[in-house]
Amino acid sequence: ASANPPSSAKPAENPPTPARADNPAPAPAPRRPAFTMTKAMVPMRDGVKLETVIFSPVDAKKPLPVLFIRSPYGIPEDASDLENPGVDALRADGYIIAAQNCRGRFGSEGTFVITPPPHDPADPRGVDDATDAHDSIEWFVKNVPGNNGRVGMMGTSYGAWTATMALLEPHPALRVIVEEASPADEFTGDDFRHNGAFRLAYGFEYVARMETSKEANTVFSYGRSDLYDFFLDLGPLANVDARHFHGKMPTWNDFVAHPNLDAFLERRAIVSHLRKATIPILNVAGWWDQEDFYGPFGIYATLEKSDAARKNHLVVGPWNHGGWGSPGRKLGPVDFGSDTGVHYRDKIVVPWLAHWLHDKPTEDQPEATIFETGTNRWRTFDRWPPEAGVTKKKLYLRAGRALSFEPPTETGRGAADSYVSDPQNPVPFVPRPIQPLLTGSQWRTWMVEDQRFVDHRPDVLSFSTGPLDADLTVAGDIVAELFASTSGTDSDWIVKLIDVYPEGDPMPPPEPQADGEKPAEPDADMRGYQLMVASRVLRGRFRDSFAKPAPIPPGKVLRYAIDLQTRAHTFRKGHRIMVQVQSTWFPVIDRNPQRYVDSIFAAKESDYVAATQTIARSREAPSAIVLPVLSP
Ligand code: PG9
Repeated sequence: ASANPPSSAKPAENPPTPARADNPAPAPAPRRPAFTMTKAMVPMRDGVKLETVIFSPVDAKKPLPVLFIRSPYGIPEDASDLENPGVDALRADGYIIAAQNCRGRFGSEGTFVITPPPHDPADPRGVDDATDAHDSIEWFVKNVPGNNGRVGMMGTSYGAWTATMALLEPHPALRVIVEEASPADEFTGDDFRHNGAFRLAYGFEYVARMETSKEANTVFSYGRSDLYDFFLDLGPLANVDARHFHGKMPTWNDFVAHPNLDAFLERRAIVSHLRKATIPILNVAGWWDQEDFYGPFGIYATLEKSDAARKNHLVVGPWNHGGWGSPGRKLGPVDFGSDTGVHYRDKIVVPWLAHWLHDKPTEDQPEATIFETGTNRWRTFDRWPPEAGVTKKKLYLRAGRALSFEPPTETGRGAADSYVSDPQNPVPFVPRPIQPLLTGSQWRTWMVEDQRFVDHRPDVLSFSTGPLDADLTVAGDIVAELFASTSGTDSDWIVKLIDVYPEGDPMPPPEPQADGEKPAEPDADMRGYQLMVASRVLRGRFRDSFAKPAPIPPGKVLRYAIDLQTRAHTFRKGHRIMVQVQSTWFPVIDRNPQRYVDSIFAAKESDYVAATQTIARSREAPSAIVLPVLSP
């Protein structure tokens, strides 16, 4: 189980450290339960009752605040489920922990809808996750013995979303929110779509997991050893219903009914409803979050527009989805030099909660606490993205697959590189065979995968600088400006910004071991490693508008601005900067047929056609990455 309290209470649908049957974790030494457990069916204003467990510390010496977690993934079954470093970190201060199943999940009454929109404000009897949080808090302060009248909401991902929703109708006892990777807008970023491009493997597997049974987190049985084969054999998206879902999955039906940004999807985005941080909120993000990276930045930026009272804060660490609950020293083979998850728990979140819920004096929480990767150090900023000391610099794609801060001098259409993108042979997003996402291990670290596995594929263009002669730090928002054409009438443009490690010295041989001694785990061989530090897809049909897609005129060079989101990373001296461009990323992103059809959910097999893609690098069409370079 993960180490932070919401995660411990079964929050994110994919625990960071799965127990593997072939490698079982050693059984923990039994210890006296630290909490007593009470179950309750907590009544909401419409009469629906929500299944809730309340854990009270056995050794409480004074009234304590309640930490409240709401999720659709199930609640802990007994107090031993709370035995983890995250809860341990909170024990000295003392909290009552309450965990609740959302409407329609497990023992909770009502109907489950994945991240439903807030109720119509004109309906005084309407209910939603904000009213459910409110009504539960009202019940806790009146009914939970030994509470001090203060409540904090905290959670990861879905649990972070429910915590953020509580801002829409905050109960006066709600004093603080910690949202760790809440989704903010499922069309633009987060789990289900990125810039309108559909996140096929995750969308499919998550819907099957959540909408097959009320009582379970269902594991979809692919019947194939490689998701690449499963989804390629599936063919057009319409076959999802024809073969598997049969129109019975409400969220899949919504995907199909809403291919473009519309009022329905806008209402689903929590950022359309948030106005002001009336309650202190800590927004927590991981640089390599494979699910909800967009969310915490979107929520932070939205609340920041009216945050004169400085209640809205940002924390970003070198984590995957849920990684703040792990030790956080490593992600895949990448070593950050210290236990960043422990730092987050001990130095950031525990003092923050103690301040708002226990009145403990603490140092002022900085506006933004950011782990700069590359140099591997925590830094603080008085705004994010930072402005002071930042210069936007263009790194141009150049002839000979080079990248340079000098703009191209060549003119004409010949100053370009081409590749053929074939939807029948898409570029995989991780090395095959691809495991199921939520029960396998690849998904958790795919964003730090060594990109050499696709470098030199004929349908992936790699451009690179030489070894840097000094450190180069980027801090803030990165945009790729591609000038590109296609022989098709629609195309995906995927851009990856990569830190290429130097070749360096060969790895030292392992130290000789004394008899019977376990050899130390060797450091990963990072020579030549291609670490993705930013990456994104833009579906070409949405280049001018997410609401009104349009075909691409074949052969016409157009400018595409691809938002690579935000970053704090130092490319170290001796490393190289690389940019890879490709048009498929499968099956994390569904295949663009490359022949324009009104809705890709209705595309036919014959619409999926190969296309020649051309990336210009001329004076008139200077493709580049715009980097926010921070002066040392
Ligand atoms: N990423 C998951 C999720 C949250 C909200 C909506 C859909 C999926 C999660 O980890 O909870």
